[in-house]
Amino acid sequence: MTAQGHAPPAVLYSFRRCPYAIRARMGLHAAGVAVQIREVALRDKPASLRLLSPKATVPVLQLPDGTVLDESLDILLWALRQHDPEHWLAGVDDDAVRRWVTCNDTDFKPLLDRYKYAPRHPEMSARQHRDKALQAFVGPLDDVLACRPFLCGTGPGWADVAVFPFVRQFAMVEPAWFADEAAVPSLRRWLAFWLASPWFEAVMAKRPVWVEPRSDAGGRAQALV
Ligand SMILES: N[C@@H](CCC(=O)N[C@@H](CS)C(=O)NCC(=O)O)C(=O)O
Repeated sequence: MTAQGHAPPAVLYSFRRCPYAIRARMGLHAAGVAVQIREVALRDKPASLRLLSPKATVPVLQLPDGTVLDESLDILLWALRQHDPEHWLAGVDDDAVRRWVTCNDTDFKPLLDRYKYAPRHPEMSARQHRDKALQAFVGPLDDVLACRPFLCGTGPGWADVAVFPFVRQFAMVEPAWFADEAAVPSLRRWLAFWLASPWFEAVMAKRPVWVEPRSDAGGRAQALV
């Protein structure tokens, strides 16, 4: 508790452009969870982040009671379970919807990274990397979105939020190709919705890298000895 009797807000270690962190921030924002965001430099992560979560990926959420959530999906779902004014949790137990998110994280993400950094993966051309991602995930996603406006059904939902930041990155690799009317039209419509949404805008504000007070990491490290 602070001197005023308020519980300190949750703390989120984040990286602005990270799709996992965008996913988490959108959930926290939609749920109205008060959170202090600590922008991290991935090459120079704060010691307090490593102490909270030795795997040291972002996002990491530390709740006022000390609970630590260090998986973006857990943060998104935790936030919406606190408060879900947009009803994004509808369909949360739908296996098909969950499979899209799992496929995003396990299959699409590595293909996306190869497409993004194609020169580092010269075994295939950039176009071949793109085709693989299209075949494995992006194309089927476009097909589904041709049948319904959102992954969870007729309204925006948690799975859209979970997947959209990754599709955003895919679209950014070759914007002219992605903007082509013939390519993935339903996905383009869906992506445009999320890019223009107030939730996305609200979580993309730029903030300076958080500088760890000298006592923060040291103090907690000592407490653990
Ligand atoms: N499964 C994790 C993955 C998070 C992740 O890989 N985040 C990246 C940034 S986009 C990261 O922190 N990488 C570690 C690094 O770059 O050192 C989650 O869903 O939160």
